[in-house]
Amino acid sequence: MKVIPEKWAEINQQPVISFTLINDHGIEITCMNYGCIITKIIAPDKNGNYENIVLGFNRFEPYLTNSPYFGAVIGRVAGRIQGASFELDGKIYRLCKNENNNHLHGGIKGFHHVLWDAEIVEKDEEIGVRFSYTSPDGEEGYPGAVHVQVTYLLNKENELIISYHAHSDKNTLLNLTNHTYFNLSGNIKRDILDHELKIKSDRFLELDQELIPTGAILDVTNTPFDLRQGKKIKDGIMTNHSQIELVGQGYDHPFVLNTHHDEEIVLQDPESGRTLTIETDEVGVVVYTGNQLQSGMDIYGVPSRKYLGICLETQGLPDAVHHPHFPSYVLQANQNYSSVTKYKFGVLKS
Ligand code: G6D
Repeated sequence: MKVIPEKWAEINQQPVISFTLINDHGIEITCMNYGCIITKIIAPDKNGNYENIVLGFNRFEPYLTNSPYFGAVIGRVAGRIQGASFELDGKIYRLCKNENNNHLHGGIKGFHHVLWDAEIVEKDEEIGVRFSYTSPDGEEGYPGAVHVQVTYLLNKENELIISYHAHSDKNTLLNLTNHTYFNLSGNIKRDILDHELKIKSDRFLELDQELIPTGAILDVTNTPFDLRQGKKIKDGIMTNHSQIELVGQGYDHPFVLNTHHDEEIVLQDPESGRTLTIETDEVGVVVYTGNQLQSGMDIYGVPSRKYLGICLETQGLPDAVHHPHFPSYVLQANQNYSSVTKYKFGVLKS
C-alpha cells in the first residue's frame, strides 16, 4: 500500500501534484490537487487484465480549458440552480450564469477549478489524500466562508471511500459530488451502452427543457428509469420516452435512493466482467450517460464521443433551494456538513 506524489504541472506558479494510490491487489487510483480530479483508476477484468476505467486526459491543459468535469469534485452546489439566483434568510443571492440563464456545478470558478491543499494519508489498512480548500465569503456569489475537506482513501478491500466535510461561518448552500465518468470496458475499448446498471430507486425527478427539476417526483414503474432489476444502458435509453429524448437520448436524471449502504448502485460490464458497486449516505444519485460528450477531445488516445462514459453523481436533489419538498442543502452557520460515498471495484464471479 503506497501513495506516490509527482509534480505534473504548474498553475499561477503553484505546483499541480498528482497522487497515485496503490493497494496490495494492484488497484491504482490517480488524482490531483487541481479540482481533486480523479484522472485514472486501474482495475482488473475477469482475466486479470489491469486497465483504466475512467475518462480523462493524458495532459493537464485540457483539464483547465476543455473538460466536461472529468473526475472532478463539484461544488459549492452540484447540479443546476434555476435563474442563477436563490433567496436565503430573506436575502437574494445572484450567482454567475454559466449555462444560459442558469448556474451549473458551482459556476465558472467552482471547486473543480481550484487548487486544493493536499496531505498524504498513510494508515495500515488504507492510504490516500486529504484535500482542503477554504472558499471565501461571496465566492461565485455564495454567502459564507466555507472550509471544505475531501478525503480519498483506498483500502485493502478494493474500495475507494470519498468523504466530504465542511463548515461555514454563515448560512449558505452546499451540495458536493464527484463527477468521474466510468467506463468498465478497460482502456475505453467500447462505449457504455452494453454496461448494465442496477439502482435501488423507486422514484426519479422529472426535468424541464433546461434540464432543471420541475419538482415532480415520478414513479419508475413501467418506464426506462426502472433499474431495480438491472438494465442494459442501451435498452433504457434507446426508447422514445419523453424524458430520455429531452436530455439527448440518455439519462441525465436524479434518482431518489430507496436505501443506503446496501449496494444501492451497481454498474457492471459483462464483457470485461468488471463491476462497480456504490454505496452512499446521500439522498440521490444523478445518472448521466455522457449524452453531451462532444467530439474533439483526446481521451487517453480515444476520440471523444457520446456514451463513452457514465457518471453516477451521488448528491442532494438538484435545485433543492427552489423546491421546499426536496431535502434541503442549506448548510447552517457552524453546522458540520458530512457525506460519504464508497466505490467498490470487483469482477463478476465466473
Ligand atoms: C451536461 O446536463 C449535463 C450535466 O448533468 C453534466 O454534469 C454536464 O453535462 C457535464 O450539462
